[in-house]
Amino acid sequence: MKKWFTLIALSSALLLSSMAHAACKYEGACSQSCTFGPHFISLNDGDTVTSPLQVKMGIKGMKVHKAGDIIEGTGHHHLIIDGAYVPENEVVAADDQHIHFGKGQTETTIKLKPGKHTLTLQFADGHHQSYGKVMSRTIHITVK
Ligand SMILES: [Cu+2]
Repeated sequence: MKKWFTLIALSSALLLSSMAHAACKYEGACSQSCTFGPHFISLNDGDTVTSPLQVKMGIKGMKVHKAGDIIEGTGHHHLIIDGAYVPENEVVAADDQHIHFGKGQTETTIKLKPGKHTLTLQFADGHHQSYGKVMSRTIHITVK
């Protein structure tokens, strides 16, 4: 009897993971694990790239909207170069390291010096207040 339960539990786990995988394939644009939050399109953790580098930004579970008003379920992208995600409700700084896409842009081109870098996407609300770690994504890249 116990064997059957194990078998059922195992097969439903397999079914769930294959469903998640199918959802991932369906998304197409998602080059990283398919979870809630922002992701880099056509750029993966560990990639070696050349500068200038084109960065395309995607978002799951929320919609892109230009900065200004606070509209539930929306926000805009921020690209943080060699920094970390911004804790929830903190305003994302605006400097050379923190680039805002307040017009709702989803792609940009950046110049990076050769070597190792981290790129962090941080999604934040219309007042640039961070949605926190769950709405961020960090990858490590090497620039030739
Ligand atoms: Cu912003």
